[in-house]
Order: sequence, then C-alpha cells, then structure tokens
Amino acid sequence: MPLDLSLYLVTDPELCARHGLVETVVAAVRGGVTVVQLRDKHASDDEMIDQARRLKAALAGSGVPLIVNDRLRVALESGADGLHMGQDDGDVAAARAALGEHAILGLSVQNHEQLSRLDPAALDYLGFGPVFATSTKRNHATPLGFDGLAALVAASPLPAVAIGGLKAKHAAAVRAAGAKGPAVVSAICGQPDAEAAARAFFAKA
Ligand code: TZP
Ligand code: MG
Repeated sequence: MPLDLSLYLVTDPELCARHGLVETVVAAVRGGVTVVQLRDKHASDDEMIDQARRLKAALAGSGVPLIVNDRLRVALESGADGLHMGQDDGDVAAARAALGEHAILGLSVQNHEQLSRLDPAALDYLGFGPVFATSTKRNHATPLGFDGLAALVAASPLPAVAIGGLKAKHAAAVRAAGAKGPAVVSAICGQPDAEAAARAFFAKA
C-alpha cells in the first residue's frame, strides 16, 4: 500500500497513556490518523515489543502502518511495519539491510546539511522539525518556522512530514509548505477526545 503521510501520530508514554495507549491510538485512527509511530525513550526493548504487538493487533485491517521509533530490534521482533530513526540512531543503510526492502524507514532531519548527507534510496520518508518549540521533546533543535520548513521540503528528495508544536490550525500551512502532513503528539494524545482531535486536522479552515 502506498505510504499516506496525511496525519502522522507519534505516541508519548505519558500523554497517550492517559486514556490508554491502545484506546487512544484506535480513536485517533478513527479520526483520520494515517500513520502511527510508537515512541518511548524510557521503556525497555521488551516492554516496547509488547506495546508494539498490542498496537499492531489493534491496527489490523485499518491499513494504518505502525512504525517504531529508534529501536531496530523492537521493529524487527514486534512485526511492526517500519522504523523511524533520528540523526543519532545509527546507520540508515544497516537498518535498511536488516529490515528488508518492504519495511517503511523514516529519518528525522533538522537542517540542510543533514538533508544533503542522507541516502534517499535507503529511506521512504523524512520528518522535518521542529517547526515550533515544543515541550514534548527535550533538547530539540532550533525551530524551523514555516519558511524553514518550506525550504527543506523544496530541497527534499523524499516526501516529508513536519513535526513540532503543530496544532489542527496549522494543518493548512504545513501542506502549503509542501509537507505531506503534520506529525503530532500533544495535539492528539492527552486530549479528552483523540478522535475529534485527529478529525480537526482535516477540517476546512
Ligand atoms: N521531534 C521533534 S519535535 C517532537 C519530536 C518527537 C515532539 C512533537 O510533539 P508535539 O507535542 O506535537 O509538539
Ligand atoms: Mg531517535
């Protein structure tokens, strides 16, 4: 199935567990989320494999892929659909070789220098950010703003999502900057109604 990056949900262990991790993700998918990334900086690999398996089961039949943040071993052992790597998460070529050609492989990119160094043939999509400052990620890079985002997208050899401080009201500007869609944590996770929060990203301005 072609990768649909229209609305990309990144989970957070506290925010998304508030109303149950699986329940929140399923509600968000009902609301239109097209990709789910399991992200947890503190869980053990085994805990994350268990979470990924439960999410994968909950997403069965939805057509929405499950992508694991950072942990190649978790992606391989859980039956997830792919892996999302940061700039410090190891070698993209090695990850592609381990995952095989059909897995989804994404990479976070913060600047043009990183963009010029990557191998597009090994990757499926990029994540550009942060667009705005956010308290959801510690020690994030300098925010790009929409102009910085548009400049990265214009130079990008791959489709991209944008991340960082994005709310439903920014969806149109994200697409106008050329990104396929927003990637969000707190605008959906931890909201009282994750389904409605996701749906709001598709509302006409
Ligand atoms: N990478 C760059 S910003 C960010 C990540 C994982 C966190 C985005 O969280 P939020 O709550 O959507 O601002
Ligand atoms: Mg990382």
